[in-house]
Amino acid sequence: MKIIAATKNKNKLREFGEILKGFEIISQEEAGIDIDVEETGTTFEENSRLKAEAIFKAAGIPAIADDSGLCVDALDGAPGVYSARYGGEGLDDEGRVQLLLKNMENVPDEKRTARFVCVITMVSSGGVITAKGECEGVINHAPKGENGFGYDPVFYMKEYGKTTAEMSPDEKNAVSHRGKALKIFEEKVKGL
Ligand code: ITT
Repeated sequence: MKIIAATKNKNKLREFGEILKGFEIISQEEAGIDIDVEETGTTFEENSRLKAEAIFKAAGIPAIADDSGLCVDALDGAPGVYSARYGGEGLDDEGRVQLLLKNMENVPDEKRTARFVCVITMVSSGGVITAKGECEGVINHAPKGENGFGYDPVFYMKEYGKTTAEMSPDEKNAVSHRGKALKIFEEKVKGL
């Protein structure tokens, strides 16, 4: 099954390919679709659907979108749906991690709990399929690890004794919010 990935995030695209082995995933670039979808929703579900619908309309083949983010308990769920835009346009992944650490500098260890959330939506002529995955961890005091992207260097998983940036791609995909959501998505597609 050929699906267009409704994302401009190259790391998500790579993880889609690593996890969804039974599908032919093509990028927006490969499909010649150069549109930016405005994420006007206030939930992962809304934004995920907005992206998938817009790309399906433009491409005419099934489109799969991922809206995801990091929800930190001590920050009342921030950065949440605004994870990619935390601190404004001028920051890169590293700048956003530093801002997060600064905003949490007075938060004690036992209150540094957080989760990654991912909502996958596929829109096709057959309708809409959604799947959600979550992954629990704590926010470390300093970045560690070179793999992954975004907030991975500070997202520490006690069970594994490492941050998601210290995990290999296979290790991360087996436990991550995206890995879980895409597995549920696959099961739903198989069940059709
Ligand atoms: P698209 O909308 O084009 O898919 P985006 O990066 O803007 O790309 P989102 O709006 O869903 O996507 O924002 C997701 C952000 O959440 C992402 O940029 C990271 O900062 C963070 N994030 C999501 N999944 C992550 C992961 O697996 N590891 C680390 N950070 C992650």
